[in-house]
Amino acid sequence: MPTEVVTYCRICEPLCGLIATVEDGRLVKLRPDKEHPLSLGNACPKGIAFAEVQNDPDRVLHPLRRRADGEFEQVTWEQAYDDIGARLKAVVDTHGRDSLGWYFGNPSSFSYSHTLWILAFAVGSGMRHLYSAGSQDVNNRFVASQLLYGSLTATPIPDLDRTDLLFMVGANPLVSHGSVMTAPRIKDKLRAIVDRGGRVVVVDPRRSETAKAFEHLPIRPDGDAWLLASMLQVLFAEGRTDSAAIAAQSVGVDRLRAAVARFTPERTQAFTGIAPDRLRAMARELATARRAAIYGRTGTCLGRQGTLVAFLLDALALVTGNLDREGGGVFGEEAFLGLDFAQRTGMIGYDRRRSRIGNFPDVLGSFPAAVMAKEITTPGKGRLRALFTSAGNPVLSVPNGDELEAALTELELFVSIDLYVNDTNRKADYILPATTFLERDDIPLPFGALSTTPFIQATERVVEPYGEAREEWEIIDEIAKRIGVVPFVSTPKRVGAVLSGLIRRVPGSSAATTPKVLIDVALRLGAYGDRFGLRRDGLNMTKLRANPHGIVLREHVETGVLKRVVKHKGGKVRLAPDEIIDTLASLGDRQDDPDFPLRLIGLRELKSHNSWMHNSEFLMRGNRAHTARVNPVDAEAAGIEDGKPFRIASAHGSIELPAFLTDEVGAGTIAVPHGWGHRGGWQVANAAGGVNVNLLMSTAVEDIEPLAGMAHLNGVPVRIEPVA
Ligand SMILES: Nc1nc2c(c(=O)[nH]1)N[C@H]1C(S)=C(S)[C@@H](COP(=O)(O)OP(=O)(O)OC[C@H]3O[C@@H](n4cnc5c(=O)[nH]c(N)nc54)[C@H](O)[C@@H]3O)O[C@H]1N2
Ligand SMILES: Nc1nc2c(c(=O)[nH]1)N[C@H]1C(S)=C(S)[C@@H](COP(=O)(O)OP(=O)(O)OC[C@H]3O[C@@H](n4cnc5c(=O)[nH]c(N)nc54)[C@H](O)[C@@H]3O)O[C@H]1N2
Ligand code: SF4
Ligand SMILES: [Mo]
Repeated sequence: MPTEVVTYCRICEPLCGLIATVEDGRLVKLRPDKEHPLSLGNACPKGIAFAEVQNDPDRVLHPLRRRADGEFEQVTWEQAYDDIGARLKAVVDTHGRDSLGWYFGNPSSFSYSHTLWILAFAVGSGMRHLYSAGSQDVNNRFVASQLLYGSLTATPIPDLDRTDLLFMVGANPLVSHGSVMTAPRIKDKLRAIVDRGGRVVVVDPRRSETAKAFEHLPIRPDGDAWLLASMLQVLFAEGRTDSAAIAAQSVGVDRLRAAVARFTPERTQAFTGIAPDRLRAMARELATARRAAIYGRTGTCLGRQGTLVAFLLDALALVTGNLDREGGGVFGEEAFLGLDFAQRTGMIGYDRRRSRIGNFPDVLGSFPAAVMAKEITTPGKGRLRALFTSAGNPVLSVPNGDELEAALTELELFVSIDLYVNDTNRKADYILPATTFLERDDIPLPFGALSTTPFIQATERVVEPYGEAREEWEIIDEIAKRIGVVPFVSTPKRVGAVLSGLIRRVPGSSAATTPKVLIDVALRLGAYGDRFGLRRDGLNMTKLRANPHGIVLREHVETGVLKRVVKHKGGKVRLAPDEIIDTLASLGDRQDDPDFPLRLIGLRELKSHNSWMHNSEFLMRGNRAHTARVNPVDAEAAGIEDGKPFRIASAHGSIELPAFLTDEVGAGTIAVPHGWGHRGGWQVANAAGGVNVNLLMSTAVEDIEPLAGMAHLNGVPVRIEPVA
């Protein structure tokens, strides 16, 4: 008899409610959950197609070891653990723990247990080589928050349900479904802004799906720092700032005003491509809107000035009186005694140490993934020699995949925890089979505070793990123990003491620390927790299990909370930290390289998910192919024809792709999706063709954004030429 199980999707950030049909321990299908209070019966094609990932014949379901001839063979878990443990121990004995490393990819953030155990292993082992997808995604946002608020994780989200003007920079939520913002049914929420008389303005070099549906303000790639500095200049010069808000919330405004004074719209036009009149009008509209929310996402993160741009977005919100206000940028509250706790106890932070290559500051303990290859190949103390990857495919996601792929072969040990033989781990010594999100219990760890409607949902396993798949935390726990590290016990003294103290307070818990025990404590002691019975209507796991579709915690995000959010001494937002003022001062004149006159940007597609859902027949229907969007004017000038392959070359590499001529991209801009060009163990994805666009990207130290270590993936100078 088939049964139906309530759960939620963990592919992307809205975390849409799903109903799984299960029969004989196998997933039969997934459908949207009509009873989910926020997604209300909505799910996208990827969520539904996850059934194909779950049941994919290409999934890795047993531990695999690479033989001398390069082929993988199946081994038992014990064989794998014993050999990995022995080889790891040898590396540690010879080179020290400094030689260990971990790269965790995007899907890891959707598993609380995976996240917690990586962190615990890294802290417990004193691991220096920690890398993640964050340096290709969002670390600039964290660093901007650190500078502004003294807290890496204090992230304002747009109060979508109450705003009159959403100023959206470098995001395409009609396709991405929203990011660093958890808002199911985002399309409806954006339409509702317009329906109640408000506006949605989309700043993007491409007339994206979202820009088409709302108002488009085209910008030249990587022009955002100049746009935002100019908007601030206009507001200051015209006396349109909210002086009461500035005085109440911040320090440093005079210094910021002086630093942006030279960025008049006339001077920044060469960078932004935006006419001065249009820019001034936009600035005034922001200042006069009753309630405006300012939001930026990957389009603002992956250029050359990611940290500055994220900073200026919030500065603009603050000086227009739209920070921590209804309908503006608002700060959600973490349901767990989690990240905030880890920051306060010093487990994670910013610039507590520097990378060996490039001297980059750590962000939440991690270094830029763009230097990982050179950390492997550069001799000397602290060289990276044993690497784990989990839920990541860096060969396709970080700059210069060829360099990384070659470097990986120099490792003494390379172990990957994944669902597939992907484009990175195909050369690993071991691939260890992970459970899918349907095969583990979960609760969203970093997304609660980003929810535009405060909400929480927990889920149990939907099916037992297929084959011999195991949860990442169990694998990490076992491997850590082989080198004498016990996650959450081998932590620095203070943290360890606090944690073990907490755990002992859990009724019925003993010595064994499991994710379930930890998260229950963190929830019960968190903002909405039951405080172990002290707060009668507070949250605990029993209550969450009794409400499988989730619980809406508040109608709106609370405002007037800046005092709680800001950790700087004095409790004020800092508008003029040296790092930002220096960066503003360093912005020079626009210099185009005549050899590479065009700019390349990224593109996300509704039926792709980074690099890992191209193996679904359902999503790949209709002979989907990898193409590059080119403006007809540029195509004509270069002699490139629609549908025909052409070459895109940067200073770092070149690729060939079929041209898709469209005026969706402005003249001078090329748009190419990442995550294609597969050579892993996936039959459908490999057959789909395409290329790794990140072969055009640079890992040179001078091309990595200095404050947050962000890879330069948008606005990359390129030229285009026909192929013979
Ligand atoms: N369908 C689908 N959904 C996804 C993903 C996916 O791969 N597929 N990935 C998920 C992940 S990991 C993330 S991080 C989120 C990302 O979520 P978003 O950031 O909303 O997604 P993108 O579609 O990359 O939107 C970035 C936009 O920035 C524009 N852009 C590029 N360069 C610039 C620039 O210099 N300035 C400005 N202003 N804009 C620029 C691009 O044209 C694009 O429209 O999406 C998530 N959701
Ligand atoms: N040019 C360019 N490059 C980009 C971007 C861009 O916009 N432009 N975007 C960047 C961004 S925002 C991101 S987030 C990165 C993503 O980059 P990565 O995180 O490095 O890679 P993904 O493509 O997300 O691949 C995820 C891997 O995890 C596996 N996986 C899926 N679910 C699970 C699970 O539950 N457990 C385990 N263990 N494995 C699982 C998949 O099989 C796949 O191999 O790409 C970045 N790269
Ligand atoms: S938008 Fe799609 S992929 Fe993202 S959580 Fe919802 S169903 Fe899953
Ligand atoms: Mo991402």
